Amino acid sequence: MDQLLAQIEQYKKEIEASVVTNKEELEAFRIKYLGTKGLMKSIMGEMKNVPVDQKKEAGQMLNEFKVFTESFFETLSANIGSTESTAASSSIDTTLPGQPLPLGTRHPISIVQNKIISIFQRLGFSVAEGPEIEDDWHNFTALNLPENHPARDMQDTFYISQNPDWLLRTHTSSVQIREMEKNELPLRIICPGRVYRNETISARAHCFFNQVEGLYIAENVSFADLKQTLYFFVKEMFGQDVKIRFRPSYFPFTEPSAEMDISCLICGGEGCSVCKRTGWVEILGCGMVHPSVLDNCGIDSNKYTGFAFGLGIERITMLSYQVKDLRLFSENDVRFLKQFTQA
Ligand code: 2NL
Repeated sequence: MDQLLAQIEQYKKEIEASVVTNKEELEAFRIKYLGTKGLMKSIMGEMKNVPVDQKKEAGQMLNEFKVFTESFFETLSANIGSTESTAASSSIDTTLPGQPLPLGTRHPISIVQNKIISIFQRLGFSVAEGPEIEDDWHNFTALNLPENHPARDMQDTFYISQNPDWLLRTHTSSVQIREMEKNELPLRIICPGRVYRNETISARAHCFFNQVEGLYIAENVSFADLKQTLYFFVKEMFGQDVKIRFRPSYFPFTEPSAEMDISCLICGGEGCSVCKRTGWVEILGCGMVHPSVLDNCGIDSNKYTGFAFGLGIERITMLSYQVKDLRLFSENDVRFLKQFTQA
């Protein structure tokens, strides 16, 4: 009996010291200890030599040893399973250096948009944003656009079929209306963003494009402030030698209204195909905010005045980089896009 106990203790130590690293070694362990001709079978055979009065105790000891050996085998088996599957998935060598990601370039529209924003930020303007799906009030009615104005026509505006009051904004003026409605004056904002118009797509027109609109509302804002602000913008944007001129124009939301031209960047005013031999190219529309628009937003038009302007980013980008076809901006052709690298 003591001899059997000593034997079991020794086998336990041996089992505990077993090292199994693969399926073959695991199977060898199983055969050696748990197989039909294995140690467990032969040690169980020892029972017949144990005196009758000690059989019960010896049986308990042997059972315990069997449970110990079987659970040890289970543990070894589980460990092999996890290491073997790790080995299978580790065909990926995690110590190898990564594949370098090619560095992209900013979209030309973003480059120009950011430049415009930073120039106006230096003049104290802050950026305001708003929804692309608008209601009739913010896009048209508040802006003094009469009921029968052609811009409201289905031909020019994308309406949302579920609700006749909803549409895709045709300009970012709607953002400025929303800002004016907050009645926190003075107000000095620029509103960049995508706008939509139902145009036939060509080299010069698209059904969506990007705009920056600007608005300054305070006491005693004059047309002189408008001119000087835009003059500063043009010099920063296109260089100190560029000339500007204003031509009278008409917008329902400004009075008086004007369009601003700059001297042609390509020929310097001599006359070329870009400026159609005039020496000038139109870059934006502007004016003094119509008193009715201020009133529509709950701003006292007797106390406050303001100016506003709007420009198309695609147009400025085409002039700056001599891009001849507007469609290139939305085709995502990397051969086009990777030409626009920044310092
Ligand atoms: C153009 C002309 C313009 C405005 C936009 C504006 C906005 C408010 C009130 C008054 Cl909330 N005016 N915006 C004013 C004049 C011209 O854009 O040709 N844009 C591409």
